[in-house]
Amino acid sequence: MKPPVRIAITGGAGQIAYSLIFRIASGEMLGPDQPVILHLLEVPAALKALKGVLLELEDCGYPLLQNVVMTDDTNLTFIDVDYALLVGAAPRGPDMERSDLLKVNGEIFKVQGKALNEFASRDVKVLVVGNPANTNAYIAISAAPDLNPKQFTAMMRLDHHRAIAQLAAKTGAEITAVKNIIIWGNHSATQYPDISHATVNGQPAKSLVDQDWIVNEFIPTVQQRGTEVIKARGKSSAASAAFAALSLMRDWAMGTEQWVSTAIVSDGSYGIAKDLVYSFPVTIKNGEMSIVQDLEIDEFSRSCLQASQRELEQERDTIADLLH
Ligand code: NAX
Repeated sequence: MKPPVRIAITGGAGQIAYSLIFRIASGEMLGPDQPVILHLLEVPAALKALKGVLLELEDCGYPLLQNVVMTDDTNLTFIDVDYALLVGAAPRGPDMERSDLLKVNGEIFKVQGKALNEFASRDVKVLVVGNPANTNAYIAISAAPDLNPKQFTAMMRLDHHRAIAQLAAKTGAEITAVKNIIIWGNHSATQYPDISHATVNGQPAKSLVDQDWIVNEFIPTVQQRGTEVIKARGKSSAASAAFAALSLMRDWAMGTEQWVSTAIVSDGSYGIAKDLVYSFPVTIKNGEMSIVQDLEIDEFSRSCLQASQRELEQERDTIADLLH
């Protein structure tokens, strides 16, 4: 048996975690031969509910689950962790502006970034799921100067899966026939789902659908899918978000030659301002993500990329005073 790896999950009593924790414990993230120790963080008021999750985990008797640490102490959560999935975040209250939400969550991610910096494994891989995910990741990175910014990513994988599903349905193709979909930018309504380089069964996607469908159906459907789920379910996406988080972490650990979309610190590729946490198409090898380079960007795409960059710059300006 391999030695166990430690995986932190914040917001352990929340709805995404309820889907995520059990799948990780069953081996879906790191494979059927990798034992795991889970570190679950919650706010004090939710520890009782988290205890219920722990009882259910025990009742599953997962062979790979070696231990569970359950706590409301951020520092304790991140001691020696190899992976951290930062899912917990404060929800948007009824009278809250988006800028208020940015600040409330900014404080949380600053504390967590500091704790990761001090206590996590030096090779920790951190996925930020809690919203506003890109800017939360930006804050956590700023608070963790001893870690490499490349050890952080913010989740765009759900948007990536949504885009693949829409294109597959439109063209009547299998999901696996769709390749090279890209989501650029922020995990918000300014994200740009891009099929310019996508193929379906090896054929250019753009030759199979018309521009009107792309602009007036495909893009808004993917951008607004989270809202559509909330309207139907009365709650935000949870199982699909958990699956997306698992998929990204598995690819990060095992590698993938397929293009996947994830938000990472910009190195200036495609003219995107350096240091913003922006979603790019990447491939992953030996735990390192590389932005797919030299893609042609037409005028329409360029304006979409820039609109999402502008929003991220505004978010960065809103939380500027948290960085000191
Ligand atoms: P829930 O409200 O069900 O759960 C969040 C949990 O986090 C709660 O149990 C809460 O007590 C806990 N929490 C709050 N502050 C905490 C802190 N400082 N430390 C530890 N735990 C804390 O939300 P859920 O549906 O699970 O969603 C979690 C987050 O994911 C939200 O911010 C949500 O907006 C975001 N999402 C991000 C997605 C993405 O693609 N990046 C998609 C799904 C989801 O909307």
